[in-house]
Amino acid sequence: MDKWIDLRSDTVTCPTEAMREAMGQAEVGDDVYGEDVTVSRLEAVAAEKMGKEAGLLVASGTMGNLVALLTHTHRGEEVLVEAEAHIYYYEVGGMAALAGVMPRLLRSEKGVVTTGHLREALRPADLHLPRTTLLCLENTHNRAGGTVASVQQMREVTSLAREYGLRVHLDGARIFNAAVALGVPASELAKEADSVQFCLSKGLAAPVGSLLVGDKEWIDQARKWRKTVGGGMRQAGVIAAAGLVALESMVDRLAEDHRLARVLAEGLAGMPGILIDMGTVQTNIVVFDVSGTGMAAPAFVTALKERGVKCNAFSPNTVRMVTHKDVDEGDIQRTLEIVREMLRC
Ligand code: TLP
Repeated sequence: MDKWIDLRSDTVTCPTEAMREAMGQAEVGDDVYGEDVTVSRLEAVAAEKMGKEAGLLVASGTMGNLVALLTHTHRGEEVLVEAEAHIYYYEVGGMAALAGVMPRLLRSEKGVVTTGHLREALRPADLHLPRTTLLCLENTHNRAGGTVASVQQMREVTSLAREYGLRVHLDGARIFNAAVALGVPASELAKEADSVQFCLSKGLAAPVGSLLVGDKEWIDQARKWRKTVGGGMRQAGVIAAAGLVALESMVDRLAEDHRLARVLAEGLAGMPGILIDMGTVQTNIVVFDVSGTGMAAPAFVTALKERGVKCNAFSPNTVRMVTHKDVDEGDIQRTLEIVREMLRC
């Protein structure tokens, strides 16, 4: 294939020239000794953008979420988490295997956990029950189709959690997509959470890295847990330099990814056999049901791959496509043509 159209994820984005340049020139040191000034700068910028006291660079979103669980909880405690949240669904069971916590699953409205959903899961203290200590939220919500929880929704659910003495961790892997979609600073969405994890390596196109932010004391503890899981990095300024470029110059352009996702979704929605809930198309993720085409999702994905388009089966009948900086309007129109030809409509 001369040129793939890769819609599997925004994680496939390659670093920009500006990132490569910054990486080449990064001032570095041994970060385990706290001597990498570029890492320290990135951690400070990240904390400031999220309105928190301190930040911690970690290797991935998965590591950030795991370190957050390890820092917030003790073994045997219960964590409330939406049923399809990434931290529960896609993180290899790290929650159970390494943090030793017990997930209790919450329902949601298109990925948004409301106070009603939270109330359904809250139980009065009882000798038989585990202690419930943490609520995990996800914004945007990946498996729901990149859906956004508003500032008000975040505020309501977190304040109910606090009434019950819970701490709140936000998996904000794509928090900037949510912020851009809502037209609010990311700090507004991060405000109510005790800790936030966000990714540099998705729509922001940095090659690697996520940040954990929270108050200083909590981040000091998280830094120890990061070391425990082998995440203490040395001259990580090379990575951090790209992250700084990502935060400075790649946030506003996410609006273009959202526009293209809409173009893609509208085009797909008009094709027979394809079902999309347009209400879920709020950012850069498009999830659609293909069962009406007579093909199961894996077969649909394979057939598209043979025609030059990569995407992922998301469930037996659903497919996910994600827009990002390395696809343009032409790629999206071409994708629609290819799907149309494939379905002969
Ligand atoms: N999501 C990836 C896959 O793991 C599914 C993707 O392609 O969307 N939180 C959320 C909400 C995520 O979507 C992801 C990655 C992570 C955490 C984990 O980040 P990484 O991949 O850096 O460990």
